[in-house]
Amino acid sequence: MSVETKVPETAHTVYGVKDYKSDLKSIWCPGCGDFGVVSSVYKALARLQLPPENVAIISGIGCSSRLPGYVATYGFNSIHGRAVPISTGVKLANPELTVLAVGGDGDGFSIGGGHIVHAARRNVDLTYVIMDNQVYGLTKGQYSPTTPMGDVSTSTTLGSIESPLNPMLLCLSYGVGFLAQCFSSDTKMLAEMIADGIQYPGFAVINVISPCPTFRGHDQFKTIKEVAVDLEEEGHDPSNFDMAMKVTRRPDHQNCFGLIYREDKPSYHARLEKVRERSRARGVYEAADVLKQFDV
Ligand SMILES: Cc1ncc(C[n+]2csc(CCOP(=O)(O)OP(=O)(O)O)c2C)c(N)n1
Ligand code: SF4
Ligand SMILES: [Mg+2]
Repeated sequence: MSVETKVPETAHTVYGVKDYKSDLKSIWCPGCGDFGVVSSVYKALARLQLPPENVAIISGIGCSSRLPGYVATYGFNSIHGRAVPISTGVKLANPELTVLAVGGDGDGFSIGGGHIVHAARRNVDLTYVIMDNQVYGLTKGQYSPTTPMGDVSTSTTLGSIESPLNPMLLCLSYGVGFLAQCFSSDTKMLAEMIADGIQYPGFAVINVISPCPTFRGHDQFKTIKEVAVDLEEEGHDPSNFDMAMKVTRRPDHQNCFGLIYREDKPSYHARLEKVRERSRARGVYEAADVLKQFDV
């Protein structure tokens, strides 16, 4: 059970799941894991009773990056690999907005891989939901950075010879303060983690194992369910960094679900506000004062 999520104390519920559903008809393949993710986003927003006009969902490019279109909040299906920097800009421009970045394993770990590092060290108040299907779905099934070695794809017809990237280890190493991994079929756990991530004041990453039945087979849902590990039931302590590291190094780390790590630390905005206070204390600067510093 989530410890973080508190449903606002209102006399009655104002927003239901249906209030977050857009009219856009989905073009995801039947059975795509991403349906579980969008459904969890609806549940998380309803759980927190967030007015749709106070939420922005920013994605890159990919099947998974179509998600903002299916949610009746502000949204931007942007540029491949740029969900995180654009979300950062949106949050800085309007800190009152709840900002979610969403996208695929290719978008986040391939072309956009460099951005996670900087969002993590800045600790920008964003919730990043990564839909990891171990493939480039939109472009017809090429291997991705998380495709297991040896797997056949449309661009590795004799099997991939590359070692897959470990998303959890990467995030933890770079200082992500809220890190969870979920299975797209478990919408209860996923909705809780998204809601907790939204309430976490900093950069929260939720890596979702979200199968692509079209390019990686239909049996994955059954296989993953059979081997899934519930970290909370196993006694995992998400406040313990060493334990979290051990989880990410497990051979079955991709099947470990729940909150992996949580550390509360000042967000980018909290630190920025301190700088603003110091600046205000100096008094108002006129443009001429600034120019004087440069002898202009
Ligand atoms: C700059 C750029 N390079 C390449 C592409 C082509 N492209 C579009 S989506 C994509 C990969 C999508 O994979 P992923 O992010 O895992 O999303 P999925 O479709 O699997 O959900 C690629 C290579 C592009 N749109 N823009
Ligand atoms: S190709 Fe795969 S990821 Fe894309 S919509 Fe179809 S099932 Fe989903
Ligand atoms: Mg993908």
